[in-house]
Amino acid sequence: MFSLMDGFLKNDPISLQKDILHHVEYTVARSRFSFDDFEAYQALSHTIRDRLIERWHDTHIFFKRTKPKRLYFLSLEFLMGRSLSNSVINLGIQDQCAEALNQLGFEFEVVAEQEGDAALGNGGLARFSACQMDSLATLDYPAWGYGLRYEYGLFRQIIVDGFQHEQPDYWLNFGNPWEIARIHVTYEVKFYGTVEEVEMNGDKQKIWIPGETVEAVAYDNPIPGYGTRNTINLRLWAAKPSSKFDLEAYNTGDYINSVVNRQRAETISNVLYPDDRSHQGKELRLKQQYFFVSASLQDIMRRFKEEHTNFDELPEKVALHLNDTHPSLSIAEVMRMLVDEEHLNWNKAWDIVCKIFSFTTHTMVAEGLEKIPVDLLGSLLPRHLEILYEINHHFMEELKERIGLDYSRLSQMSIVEEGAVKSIRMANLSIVCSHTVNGVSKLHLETLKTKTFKDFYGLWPEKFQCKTNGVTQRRWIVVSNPSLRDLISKWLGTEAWIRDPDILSGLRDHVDNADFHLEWKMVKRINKMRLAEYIEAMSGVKVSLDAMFDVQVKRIHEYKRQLLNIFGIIHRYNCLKNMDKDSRRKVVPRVCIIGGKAAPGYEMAKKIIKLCHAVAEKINNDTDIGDLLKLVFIPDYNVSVAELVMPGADLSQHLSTAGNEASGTGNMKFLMNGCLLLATEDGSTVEIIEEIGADNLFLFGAKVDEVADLRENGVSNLAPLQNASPLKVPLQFVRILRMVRDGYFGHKDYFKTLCDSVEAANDYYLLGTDFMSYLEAQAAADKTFVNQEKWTRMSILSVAGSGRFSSDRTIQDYAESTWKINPCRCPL
Ligand code: 26Y
Repeated sequence: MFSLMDGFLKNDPISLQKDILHHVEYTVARSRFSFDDFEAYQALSHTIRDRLIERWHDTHIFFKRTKPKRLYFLSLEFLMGRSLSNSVINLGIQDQCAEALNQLGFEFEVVAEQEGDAALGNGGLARFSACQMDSLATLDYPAWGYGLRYEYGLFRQIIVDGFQHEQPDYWLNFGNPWEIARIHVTYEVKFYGTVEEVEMNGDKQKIWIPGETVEAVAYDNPIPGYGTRNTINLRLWAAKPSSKFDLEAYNTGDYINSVVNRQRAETISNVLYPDDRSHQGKELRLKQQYFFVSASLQDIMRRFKEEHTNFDELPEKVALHLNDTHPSLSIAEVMRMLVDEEHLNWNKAWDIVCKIFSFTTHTMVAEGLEKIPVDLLGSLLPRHLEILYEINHHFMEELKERIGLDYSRLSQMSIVEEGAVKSIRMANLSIVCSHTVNGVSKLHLETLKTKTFKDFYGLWPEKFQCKTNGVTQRRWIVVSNPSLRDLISKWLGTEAWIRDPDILSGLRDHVDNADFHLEWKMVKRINKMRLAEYIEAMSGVKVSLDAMFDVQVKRIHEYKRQLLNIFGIIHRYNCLKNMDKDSRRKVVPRVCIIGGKAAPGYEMAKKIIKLCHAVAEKINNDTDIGDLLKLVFIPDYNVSVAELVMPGADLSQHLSTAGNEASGTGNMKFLMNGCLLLATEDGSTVEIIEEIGADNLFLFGAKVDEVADLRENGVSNLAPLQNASPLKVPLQFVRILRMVRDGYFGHKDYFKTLCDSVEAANDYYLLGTDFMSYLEAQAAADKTFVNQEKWTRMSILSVAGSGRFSSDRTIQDYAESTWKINPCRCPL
């Protein structure tokens, strides 16, 4: 008889081939005798999906049997990118798949490129969530991710005449083989309505009479671990109209209007908000947050109640992690469930709630913290507003006992902000209720303790912890840089670093080996070739492989100082123009690559993109300069583009004014790919320095503890620049600003406010102050590049020191010290 224990699916090339052809014929509905690359992608994806489902089932049966404490990772954003390559690598069947495809006349790389990105997030926070899911699965933790299934992901950036335009990312157009629609897993989510007081068993009890009901439908995305059978779940919710609407329509006879209303329900999960700093008081955004929170918590509580009867056990069985404040309504929702629905008394419920939540903030400065206007909250979620007030009341009473009647501090720390617009401070709420508040780098935590949340730190020092970010080496080396993967494994004599990244330090043993150097440089050359081809295809610019590939890719923000980079490029151009032939011969040729999206409403960021194009046009068309300097803007930067860019970079720039970048994770990805960093001592770069030594990267700029003073007393008043002392504001900088202002790159009027942002705004981000130091770091990079042996040494030491920046380390730390969960490994 057929043994269920064996499972159905085999992973040898012939079995895979059979399954691929089966899916071509029956899933894609094309003839197995004739199908193209995209259809091959679809069929292979379904072949892999089948295997994921099998593992997913086995993992969940195992979890159900062993009943471990589970982690629920709540995040409104996940930037997953492509799934195919990552999945076959984590399943350990890459070679078999390649062979299966090959015999059918297809190439794995070409087929994998057919896949579009799942871009359900903005930037750092969202990609970090994705890396953490990969590590949670790999380290066998019993975890679930919860998020929203936006139908439109992050907008596609197209560039027309140097300007950014946004196009909708309807990513589900061609179907999504990586998700499983669970049409039977649905929950009702309620909005609006009123709160009434009723008598229950002699007690007065508040109940919420909601006004609108929407249905949440689960879509499951299996996340396979590497080197384990464990496959965990990322459950994303989609909004669907509730069947209740039908009833109403039937009763009132207003059929057409009811259909229109049904349609409106679906808009909740329609589109991802494209801002990663502020969006103030949008009802739809708040609806998204609560929709997500309510569905996730119903699901989590259902699972808990299946296995347990007593809510006292909740803290031993459930850890809820708030990925920034975006899911923080969960706090009020759990209170509502425990008090209103389960009839626990307030203190008991609060005691439980305070033991289950942990919180990570990804923001450095207080202005970036999320607030929700009370009016808006009260109309959408009237009962939750009451609960929030009550939480605050209890907190204020406790605080008065601890610190006395210090009204200024009381009002600073209050969850409710009394101001022109009365609001709920979501960060304060999260801190009050979480047992742990995490910063994403040492420097970030320090800022939280001494500035952003100083008063809270004084109250609860033990809550504040540092969990430095990390990235998964599976995606950022194994998937994206296969040549480097092979080289590392060859010289370490093992692939174990893919699960245990600290092993990478063994590369230090070979740092002076000439053969190793040769192979190392060859790998970089191969990756530069791939990148050069892409650049030519995207921008028409041909670049020389002998040039230094210098990259800055990330969201466009004033604090990230892409403008400093562009000013540096203009400076380089000016220098080249003034050089004689002899000196030019000694110049290291550069290809400057910039990429990133600007939030659609962020005018200054959009102007930076246009300036980049304007400068590129001037430089790239100057035949006098030729290959000595090129500037290209890579459009539509996303996870897949990053996978191509990072391996091909020689130098990468991380220029944030110190004290602004909470961590940064791009720096870690470049580090893992043997790319040298040119950076300020901000965010996690400080820890990269600890790990690889200051000699192995190019540092510049004001340090975090100098910034405040420089803003106050330094080069603050740049205007009028022409009169500024050359000692304080470098003349080169003044000249460059003039060139832009006077229209040397065209578009004089358009760039005026950009120049003003530096001059009139007292150079808030210290571009002028840091400029000379920046140029010095650039010169040091040039000088080192000429000495290829030294450069290669630094590059090897970067990778050797990158183990600490694996998200495996981050996750293990969270699991042990914050979530208190244990690995739960499904037997093979
Ligand atoms: C509330 C809404 C406007 C909002 C949406 C997205 C607010 C913030 C965000 C995203 C923030 C973000 O991506 N922060 C970045 O998180 C990374 C991961 O921790 C850090 O490496 C990075 O320094 C930080 O800017």
